[in-house]
Formats: sequence, C-alpha cells, structure tokens
Amino acid sequence: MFKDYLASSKQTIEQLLSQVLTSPNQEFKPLYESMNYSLMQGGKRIRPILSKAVLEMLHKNPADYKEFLCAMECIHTYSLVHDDLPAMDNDDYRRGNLTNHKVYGEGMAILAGDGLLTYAFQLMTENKTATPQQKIDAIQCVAAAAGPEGMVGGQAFDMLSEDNHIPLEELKVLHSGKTGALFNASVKLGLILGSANSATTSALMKYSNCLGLLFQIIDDILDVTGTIEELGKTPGSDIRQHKSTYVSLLGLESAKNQATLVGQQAHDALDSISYDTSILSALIDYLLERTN
Ligand code: GRG
Repeated sequence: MFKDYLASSKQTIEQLLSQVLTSPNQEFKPLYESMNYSLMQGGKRIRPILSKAVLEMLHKNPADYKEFLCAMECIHTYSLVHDDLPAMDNDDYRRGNLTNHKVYGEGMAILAGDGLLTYAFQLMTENKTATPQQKIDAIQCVAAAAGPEGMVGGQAFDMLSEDNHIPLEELKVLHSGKTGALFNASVKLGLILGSANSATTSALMKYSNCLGLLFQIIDDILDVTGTIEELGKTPGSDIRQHKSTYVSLLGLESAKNQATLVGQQAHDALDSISYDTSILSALIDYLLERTN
C-alpha cells in the first residue's frame, strides 16, 4: 500500500533528522532549539522521500545516503522559515504551529534559516558512501537548485510580482525556480548517487519537471479551497497578497484540469523506464489528490 510506504518513509526521514542537529556547545543551544523547532515539526517530507524513492528504484540503500536526504529537508525548512518572516510573507502559522519568528523572534529565525542552509552543505560532505565525483555533482546540483538560478531567484521574482498581474508564461518561470528547482534536485540527487544511465536520467528529469509544476498548481488550488486545519497555515494568502496564481489566471476548474494534464505527462515520462516505477507513479496521484 502506497499510504504505508509514505508513512514509513516519513518516519525514516524524521528518525534521521532527529539525529542531525545537536551541539556540544551550551551557548549555541537556543539556536539549535530554533532550528529543530522548524525542522522537526512534521511536513510531508516529500523532497527527501522523492530522493529515497529514486535511490530505491535504482536498487540502492537510501540509509547509505542519509546525509543527502536530510540536507534536502534542511534546505526546504530554511526556505519556509525565511518565507514566513515579516519581510516576506509575514505568516503566523506553519505546519499547524506558530512560525519560527513568532516563537524565537525575527533575528533568531533568520539565523535558524541560515544555520539550516549552511549545515545542509556540511552534512552532504560528511557522507561516507558516495564517490568524490558523486559528492561534487550532488552538491553542485543542490547548490544550483537552492541558489539565485533556482529557489532564491524564484522567490525574488515572486516578491517583486506581488500586487502585479503576471502572465502564465512568467508564472511558470516563477514556479520552476521557487518550487520546481528543489523537486528537480531531489530527483537528480537520487540519479547521481544511484549512477543512473542517461536514458533513465532524461526520463526522470521530465517526470520531476511535471511533478514540481503539478505540486505548485495544487498549492495554488489549496490556497483557495483548503482550510486552516488541513493546511496548517492560514489559507488565502495568495489573494491577500494579490499574487498571480494558476487559479487567478485560469479559474479554479481550468487549474484543476491543468493539474490532471500535467499529472498525465508525469505518468507518460515514466513509461520508457525499465526499472519498477510504481512508487514514483503513485507519488503523482498522491500529489494530485493531496489536501495539505
Ligand atoms: C526564502 C529563499 C526562500 C524561498 C522560499 C518555499 C518557498 C520559497 C516559499 C514557501 C511558500 C510557498 C507556498 C511555496 C510554494 C510551494 C511550497 C514550497 C510549499 C511548501 O512545501 P510543502 O507543501 O511543505 O512540501 P511541508 O510543510 O509539507 O514540508
């Protein structure tokens, strides 16, 4: 059952995450508390689960690459902590709890985000299984995805687009940076560490492009249709910030149709792969049907 796979993978990732952020230094405890507060607060763990599923498809043991899985979630969590700050989205709730700056103050939340981002790269260098070349390729791939050509670029474009109507083509660029880049990196990490051949790599990169877009279209839909209980954060933030979204540009029904279409394209991309893609396929449907 795919539900069991998701639940046990989430548990595995959380078990690994619970071990990474410790400091022998008493004076640094408040910083670590703030980092752990956001890191250990649930969430779907979808990015490390994606890397894990790709590694498993390629017959690798994900436990051998645990530092990379944890790094993806540390980077994702940093982005949420910073995104919630008053200078950005100014949100009070995240993952069903008060946002980091609401509990620890703005200064500490900025540092917790900085700490999570930087520590992610330290973690990846500490892996003992990947070859030196695999480590360089994996770290380069994650850095490019998180940086100015990826998530940070998309976030900056998003910030500047507030209160402005942007056309669908520009919205796609925004999403592919802000959300798609980390999705792509999660899949690519698995491909690099699992020594995938070029045909598998190219098929799965098509898959992850679709998956990132699908994830974001559903995110836009949930911002309109979701409840605070389901989402763990206040819905309607896109409308309040006058952001262009798939729903504002296409309408709710067309946005749903678009999500289904992109989901089908993701399934199509898996067709040519000679490995067992059942988990990657079930992930598409899970993301299409998700309510949080
Ligand atoms: C601050 C550099 C920087 C980037 C922020 C992640 C992000 C970019 C903004 C968050 C706002 C948002 C709604 C982004 C689009 C989709 C997204 C990344 C949603 C949150 O990810 P989930 O649903 O969260 O995987 P959980 O809590 O399940 O981990």
